[in-house]
Amino acid sequence: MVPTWRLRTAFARRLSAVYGTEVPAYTTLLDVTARINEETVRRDGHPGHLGGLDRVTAERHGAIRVGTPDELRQAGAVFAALGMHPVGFYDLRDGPGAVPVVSTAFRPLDAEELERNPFRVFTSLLTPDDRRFFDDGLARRLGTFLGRRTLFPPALLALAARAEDGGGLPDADADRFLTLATDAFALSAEPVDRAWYEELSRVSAVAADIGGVTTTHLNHLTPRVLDIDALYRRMTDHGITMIDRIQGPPRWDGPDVLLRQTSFRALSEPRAFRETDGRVTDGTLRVRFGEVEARGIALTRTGRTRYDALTAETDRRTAASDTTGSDAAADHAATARAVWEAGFPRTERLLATEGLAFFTYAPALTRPRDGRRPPDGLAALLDQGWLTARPIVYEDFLPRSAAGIFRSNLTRDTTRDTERTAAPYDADRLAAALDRPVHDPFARYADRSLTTLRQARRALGLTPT
Ligand code: OOG
Ligand code: NI
Repeated sequence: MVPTWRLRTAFARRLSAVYGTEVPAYTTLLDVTARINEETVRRDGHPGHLGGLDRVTAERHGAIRVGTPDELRQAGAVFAALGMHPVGFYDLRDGPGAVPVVSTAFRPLDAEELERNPFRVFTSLLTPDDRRFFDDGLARRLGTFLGRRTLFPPALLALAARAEDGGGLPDADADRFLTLATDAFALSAEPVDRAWYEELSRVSAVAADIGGVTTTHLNHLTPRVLDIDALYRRMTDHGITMIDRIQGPPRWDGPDVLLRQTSFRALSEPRAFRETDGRVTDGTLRVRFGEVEARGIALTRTGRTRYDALTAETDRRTAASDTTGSDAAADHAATARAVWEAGFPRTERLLATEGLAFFTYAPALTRPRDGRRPPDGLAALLDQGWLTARPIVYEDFLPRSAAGIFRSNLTRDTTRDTERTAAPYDADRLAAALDRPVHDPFARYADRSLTTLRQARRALGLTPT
């Protein structure tokens, strides 16, 4: 019997192998990432408090894009077999880098499962009923095209259902399941209908990538790096052109929070095209890319509001400056750092006591037994050495960075008529499509933190909260 978490680990490994053959720059990225991680551990010591090195080395997130609620539900069934559940709702249809999708991330929920293998897949659903992007006629034709394709073969879905019910699969079935699941996300050799792909591209490159082909594919696979600034420089030295900056919080002297990401465009990939006269020709498409990320501490809602305010303040200040090119990137980094130094706590302890970030708590084992009674407040418990706090790693995504990742890799802007009405999408509508609950990321972190705090307080003889 292969249990769920082993299926997940094997799936992540197989996808990584396939993606490496499809996108050679990904292999370079993995090599550089592994080297940087080793160097960082040698320099700074073990990153234990934000996940062990084994976890970090194996850690990946992928991104896929699907066209219909049915396809999303089926993707959800495949991921459920791997112990990955929908968490969070991301609406990427607004703002300067708007794309016609809404998204969730499939990932393990529990701490032990995350520690075993935290594989996650950012999954986006096309929104053809959003009239700002698609008119009636195009939406109807998209519906017809998508309704005819099958992304996940019935045999795969049958095995997925058995794996979900049974918490795993017998060896032979596991192998078959993993083969079918990996194949479902591999690039297809099927010719792309050029006219149809072009028509969709005029609306949105993302719409063409989703609705212009008969299969889905992994869009990127992202390793986790411990020093993303070093990685950025090293990849540039390898001759790979990175996007102009690292998205998310700046590099600074305080704690690493949330998520910092950067990416590079993959080279064009050879694809077969079907022309209007039926001939099949060779061509190229350039839609996939490489991405890497560094993960920090999960923020509470209050912490997140602070983060969003600091980001907005950085934007305001950089918009006022008139530098361009690499000067602009350096300027942005310096401005962001200054904004953070003025507005964000500089220590983990302050993040904990101000309720800005999530930690797990445990009674300190080292405290001398001096007959004193523990104080009641969190700050005093931490200061006087009664409790230790360990950061909870941020396991999710940032909508603004996601939009940046989408945008930085598009050659054409999406056409959007903001006079028309948006289609109403929210987490509930996504949950209905999935036929599964969409979990609230904040509630997951809060639960875990509070459970450990209650236990720790009980162990110290205090009232649980
Ligand atoms: C997903 C983009 C979002 C991230 O890391 O924020 C994403 C996509 O390109 O399909 O993967
Ligand atoms: Ni990504």
